[in-house]
Amino acid sequence: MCGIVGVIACRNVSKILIEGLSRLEYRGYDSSGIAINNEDGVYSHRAVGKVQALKDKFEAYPLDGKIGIAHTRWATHGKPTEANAHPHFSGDDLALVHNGIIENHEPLRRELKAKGYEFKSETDTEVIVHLIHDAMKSQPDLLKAVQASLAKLEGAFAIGVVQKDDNERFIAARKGSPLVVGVGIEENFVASDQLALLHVTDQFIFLEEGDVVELSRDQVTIYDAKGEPQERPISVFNHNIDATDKGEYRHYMMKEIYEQPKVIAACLDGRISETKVLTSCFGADSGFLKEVENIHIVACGTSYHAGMVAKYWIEDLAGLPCTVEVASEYRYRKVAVPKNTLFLTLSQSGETADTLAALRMAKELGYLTTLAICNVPSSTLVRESALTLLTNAGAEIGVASTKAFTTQLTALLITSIAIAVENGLSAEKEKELVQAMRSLPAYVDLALKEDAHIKNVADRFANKHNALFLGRGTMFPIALEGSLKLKEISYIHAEAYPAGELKHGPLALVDENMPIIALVPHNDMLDKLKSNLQEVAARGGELYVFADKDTDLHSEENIIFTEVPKVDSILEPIVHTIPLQLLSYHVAVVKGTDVDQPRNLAKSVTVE
Ligand code: HGA
Repeated sequence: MCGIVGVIACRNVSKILIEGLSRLEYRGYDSSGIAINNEDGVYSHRAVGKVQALKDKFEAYPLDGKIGIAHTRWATHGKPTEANAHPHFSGDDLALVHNGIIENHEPLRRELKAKGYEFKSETDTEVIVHLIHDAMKSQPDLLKAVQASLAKLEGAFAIGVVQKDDNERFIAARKGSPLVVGVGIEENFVASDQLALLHVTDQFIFLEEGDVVELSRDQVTIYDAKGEPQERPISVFNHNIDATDKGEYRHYMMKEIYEQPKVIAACLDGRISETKVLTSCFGADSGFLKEVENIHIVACGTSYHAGMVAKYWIEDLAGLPCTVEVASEYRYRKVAVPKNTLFLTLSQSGETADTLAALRMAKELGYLTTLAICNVPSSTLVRESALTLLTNAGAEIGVASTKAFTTQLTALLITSIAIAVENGLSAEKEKELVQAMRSLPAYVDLALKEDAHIKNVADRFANKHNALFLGRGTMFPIALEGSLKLKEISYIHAEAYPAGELKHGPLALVDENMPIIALVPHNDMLDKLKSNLQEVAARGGELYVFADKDTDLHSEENIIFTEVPKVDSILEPIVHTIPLQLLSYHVAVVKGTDVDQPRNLAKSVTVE
């Protein structure tokens, strides 16, 4: 959340900054701003709304200069107004952009006010820039003043700061929020995500917690949290996955939905043979598979739903106890860790603040090992976990997660089978499951063929104000995920229940205005779920049923049937996800909401 870009170059940097912000807009889009440092001083434009509003200002009033910082905001402290948009200034001397939250901003604000500083915004960020300004009174060097000031901050930050009259460098730093350095030829950059800089470089340095960087045109000097200079390796970005282009699609979300057969295949590639899961996919340390006796899965949002599915798989296939918990709860309680427990995190970005904090806590608790299932190889979560299984989904830009979820499920299925093999799963059963997995991309492709039908269903659905999703077994987390998707992008209030819970409360809500979305598995739960549907139909509820045609369900009065391909029951949660993504997408399009950038949300939740 919130995106930062900073550039020092021998050319005008404003276009580089604006292109960087457009590429980072998925992280926040309620306001944006730029500060350009040139020989005359530090000049800035800020605008409420999307980056386009800032571009319009730039076109009307261009700013030129060879050093600049820029920001796209997802507000945490203070409304999305122009006054609260970054960069924030201390006088006309310093300008600063910030991603994160300063938890002790109130006492710092009081201290700074007592010293005569005047605050122009409601943000927590503004204390940082005045703090640095104040430090410069005793320590005029910007780098040293930044280092001294950061030591006083509690919370999370990635910052970029420029100083009037210093046309040779700018300073950046990170602790708790992501920041990467981009290395160019006679120009250097920082950004919250490498995607923001792919138009100017493919060489990156990943900063560590507490790092402070001084960037000049021909040098990047990194200091660690103790102030010691450090050499950090440069990695080269693989350009095959520059996904900042929507291609033929109207929205990133639709592009990403349609990429699923391809990226699920990429997730399976090299991880399964004809008959087996290849445990080498966990790296040289796959020995944990033999020792593990318990699994704790910790994640947030959509990733949490993927973890919930894995609990069914692990307990069913491996017979090992598995718990799943949201990271924001896990990190603030005392956790009992049984012997030989695997700590497994899930995050698309690998920068999710709560999940990272949970991982750091878990590392102190005596787990057997830590495994991250993540989409971004260079992320903090990957770097800080002992083991990684990458989902290989490619960059996901749409705020509502789609391909990241189904590839997480694919990676979790690989992991569940690998653990099960060490816990009595027969070679024959492993082969059966692996062969089912090999057909998964083709079945996902088949599920996408219902797109036109689902579009029609969405037309009927779009005037609803509420929706109730029902599932049983692995379909329950899929019902949760379906309801989350609908809420996120269409703003329809949606709930999900295990179908057996209907009579314990939610049935009271059912009438002709409450659509029920039923995910029907083709397994021994089928008849039970059919009975639950009868209970709904008897009360006049309108049923939207997603099932394969051998379930003997079909459209009739008050039942709208959508066919889902018939697959091995282990694959059902993945294949049933597809029509729900399409339903949410089409409902949002009919309602005219902003599909890729829904209100109040942003991707990569880097704040608590
Ligand atoms: N706290 C700052 C920055 C917000 C942020 O990083 N969001 O992800 C603000 O509210 O402006």
